[in-house]
Amino acid sequence: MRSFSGDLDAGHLRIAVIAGRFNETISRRLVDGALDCLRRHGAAEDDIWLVWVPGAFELPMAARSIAVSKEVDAIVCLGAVVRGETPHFDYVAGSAARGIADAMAATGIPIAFGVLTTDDSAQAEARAGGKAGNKGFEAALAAIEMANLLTALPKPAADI
Ligand code: INI
Repeated sequence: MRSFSGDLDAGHLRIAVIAGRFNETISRRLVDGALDCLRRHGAAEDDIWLVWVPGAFELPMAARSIAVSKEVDAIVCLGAVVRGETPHFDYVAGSAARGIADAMAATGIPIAFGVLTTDDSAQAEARAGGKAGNKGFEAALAAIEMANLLTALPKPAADI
């Protein structure tokens, strides 16, 4: 059996963190968690990008734009969509999730989904450095692992 996995060494990786400014208090905590994760795993300061967009709805466009540049090895998308605050929760959350997945599939650059989708602010706070951990940190960890996994996996055949 051949086994493949990505390690958690970010020493050589260039990673973009994109955050939605909507629900900014939460987003900033997610950003802090993601940056903490990247630094702890050895990412160089010059290899970390931090990009702000208005809200979660705009994350896919920024992610795709950065991904097609091939200037980074992975992207971390962060944001907070809180059901209680909007009747269009499902549109914003659904568009963010689908758009990020589409951008990842279209570009081949790993894009971690660190967008909280919660019923209320308390649930979001719990997941942004509260008692449920920091999903920004977890998303950054996933981005590191996937970037390194892609390096370990066989390269695409020339005719595909
Ligand atoms: N954006 C969020 O990131 N979270 C939300 O909870 C939210 N709400 O509640 O509406 C939200 N809306 C803004 C949206 O992401 C876009 O920025 C806006 O619609 C402009 O395109």
